[in-house]
Amino acid sequence: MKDTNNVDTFLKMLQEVENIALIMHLNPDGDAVGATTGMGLFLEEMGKSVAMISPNAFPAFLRWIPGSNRIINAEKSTDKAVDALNKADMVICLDFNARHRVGKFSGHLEKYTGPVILIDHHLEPEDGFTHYFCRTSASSASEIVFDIIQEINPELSSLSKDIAASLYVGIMTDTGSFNFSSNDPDLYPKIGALVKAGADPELIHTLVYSTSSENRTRLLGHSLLNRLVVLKAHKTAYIYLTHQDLKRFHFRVGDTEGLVNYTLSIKGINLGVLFTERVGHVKISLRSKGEFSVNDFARKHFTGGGHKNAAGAESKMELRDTIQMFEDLLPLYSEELNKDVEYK
Ligand SMILES: [Mn+2]
Repeated sequence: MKDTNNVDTFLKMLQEVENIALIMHLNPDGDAVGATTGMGLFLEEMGKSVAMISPNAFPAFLRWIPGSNRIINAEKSTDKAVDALNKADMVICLDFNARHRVGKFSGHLEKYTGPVILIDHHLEPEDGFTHYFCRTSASSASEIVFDIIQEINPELSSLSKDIAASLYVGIMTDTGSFNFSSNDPDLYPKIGALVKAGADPELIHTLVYSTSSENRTRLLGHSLLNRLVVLKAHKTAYIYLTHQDLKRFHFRVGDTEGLVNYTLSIKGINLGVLFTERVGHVKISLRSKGEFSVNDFARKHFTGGGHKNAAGAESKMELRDTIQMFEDLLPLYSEELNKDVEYK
C-alpha cells in the first residue's frame, strides 16, 4: 500500500535530511515553477538546504517568480544539476508523476537511491516513489504544497509573501485564472490566505498574461486565421503549427502556452487540439469541455496523458500523418463528443 498524503511521515523523513533537491517536469509551466519555488522557500524557512532543478529552460513570463532565478537548468548546466542531485539527502518531484517527464535528466533521477517524494495532481502516478502527496481533485501541485504547509503550520505564519506569490501563480495558471479545475469551494479560503500573505492577484495576472512579445501575438493571429481547422461534425477544432510557422515568428519556449484554449472558445466545440511540429516529434496539447476525457484519448492513441479536460501527448509520426490519424479516430468518439455542456 502506498503511504499517501501523510504529513507526519513526511516530517519524520525531513528530520533525517539536510540537503533537498526539488525537481519539476520538462518544459515547466507556472504550476511546476510556482510549486517548486513555494516548497523550496518553505523548506529553507525550516532550515533545510535547497536546490531547485528544471530539466530545461522555463518561459520568460515566469522569471519574476521569487526564487526562480536560483533554478538550475539541467540542460544548460548539467554538471551543476547532477551535483545537486547527488548531494541531496532527499528529492521532491513536483507537478509530474512519471520519471520520463524530466526528459534527459530521467536517467540521473532513476539512479538516485535516496527517498523521493512526489507532490502532484495528475492521474495514475507511477510506482516506486517513497512517499506520495497526490490528489487528482486538487487544482494544481501548488495547491497541494499549500495544503502541506498549512498542515505543518496551521497558523500559516511561515507563509511569506514570496511563498504566497509562488503558490498563487501556480494555482492561477493551472486553472486558467479560475476557469477550470476550480470548482472545489475549499480552494477559495486558500486563495484568500495567499492574498492575505501578500500575493497580489492583479500584479501577478499582469506579469504572467500581459508579457507577450510582438512575435507571439502575431503567431496567435496567424494560428487563428491560417492554421485553425474546425470539424463541426465532430465538434472538434484544432490548430497545427509547422516548423516554418515557428521559425517565421521566432518561436520561443512558452509562445504557444494557452493557444490550444482558443479552439474551445468556439461555441459547440467540445474537443480542441494543438499540434506543434518539433524536432523529431509532434507535440500535442488537448483540451475538452464536459465528459470527453482527453486523458484517456491521449493515453490510448498517443504517448501522453494528464487530466480529464486537459492533457498533453507526443507523436513520433510526421505532422501530416499525426493529424490524419487524429481525424480518423474522431468518428469512433462521436457519441461522447456530441454531449454538449449545459447548465445544470
Ligand atoms: Mn500542474
